[in-house]
Amino acid sequence: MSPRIGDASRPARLADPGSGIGEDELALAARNHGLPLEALRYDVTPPGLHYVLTHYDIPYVADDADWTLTVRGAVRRPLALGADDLRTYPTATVRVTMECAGNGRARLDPRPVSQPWLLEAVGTADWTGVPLRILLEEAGVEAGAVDVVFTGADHGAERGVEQDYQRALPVGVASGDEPEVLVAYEMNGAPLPPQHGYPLRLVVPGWYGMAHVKWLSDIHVAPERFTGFQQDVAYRFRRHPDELGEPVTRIAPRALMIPPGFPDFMSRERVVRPGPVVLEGRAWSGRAPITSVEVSTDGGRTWNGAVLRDELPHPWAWRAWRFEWTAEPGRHLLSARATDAEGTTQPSSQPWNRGGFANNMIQTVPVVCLSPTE
Ligand SMILES: Nc1nc2c(c(=O)[nH]1)N[C@H]1C(S)=C(S)[C@@H](COP(=O)(O)O)O[C@H]1N2
Ligand SMILES: [Mo]
Repeated sequence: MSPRIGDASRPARLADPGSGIGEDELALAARNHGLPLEALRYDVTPPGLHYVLTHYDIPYVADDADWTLTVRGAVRRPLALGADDLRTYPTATVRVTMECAGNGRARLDPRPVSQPWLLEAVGTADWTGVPLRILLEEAGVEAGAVDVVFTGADHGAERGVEQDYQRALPVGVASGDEPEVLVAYEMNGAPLPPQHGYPLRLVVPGWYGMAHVKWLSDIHVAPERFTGFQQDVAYRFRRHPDELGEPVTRIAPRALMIPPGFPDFMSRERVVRPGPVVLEGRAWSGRAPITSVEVSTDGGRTWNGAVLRDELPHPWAWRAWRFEWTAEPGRHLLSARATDAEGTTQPSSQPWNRGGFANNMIQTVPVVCLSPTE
């Protein structure tokens, strides 16, 4: 029998009830790191602290002079652009909070076996590049185009399907200017780091991470709907393996807290001293602006409004919030929940689907407050 690289006929695995994280999940967790939550303090995440998720290997690209981005398919004038060519176009810089669709997956029950994020798969960066709409205008998209397919240079296999990483956007989203979809070559004013897509990546403000194709090498305008693995097999809200499910698109609202006080090394439990404690964090939604953040210090029984920092001119980035708490000795459960302008509030129970996508259940932070003498 010839060797095989997996079994495409099998649905993605769910962990046995009650089982711990497996070695396969550990291998992914050791490659793909999260944002240490204390780094929620930065408006713009320093690149080494931004979360990373890569399905296959990080391609080795020594010099962007060797890179070509092609724009082809249902266009009147196909393009082949080098890195220097791209720099001759008008540029835009957009501050974007990006979150992996699988954030929160590790605590689901049953747990979908994949990258086991707790809550840290998020980061915010200033991305600079060429608005995609300008490249599509120059190429001249033909009438009847449906999807724009983006191909990364990374190659691998997933459940028996050998593939380049590919995702599509509907042509209206790809050529829109609100939000401005970017072909980005800079992160926070410097060339993209290798793990974030050097030399080029797509940035789709408001959408979960899977849409932001890294190591972008080809843009293909298609007259029909794209049905590739990452579009129709992965990143679908499915409760049963045999349904197509709705696609995962925009980021659901979420608030996270900067861990207060100091941690216990192994349990990560937070320790504070009695008296005033400022609780702070960030909140975001890829669907509509954040309108309120509420904090509970009693395990979700009562909620009080947090103060949102003034809206900065960055509609696609997270917003800072703060809340003054007076800690009393004992154990406490702290939470924050965000609501956006569509009226969506985070749930207190876990939305479950087979991929563990868009789980925006309210975070709970156990805190022990010491006695005044301790
Ligand atoms: N080419 C390519 N692009 C990719 C991926 C990938 O594996 N290959 N992973 C996607 C996923 S699932 C996420 S969450 C984001 C993560 O981007 P970051 O590593 O820059 O934070 O990249 C997306 N773009
Ligand atoms: Mo992701």
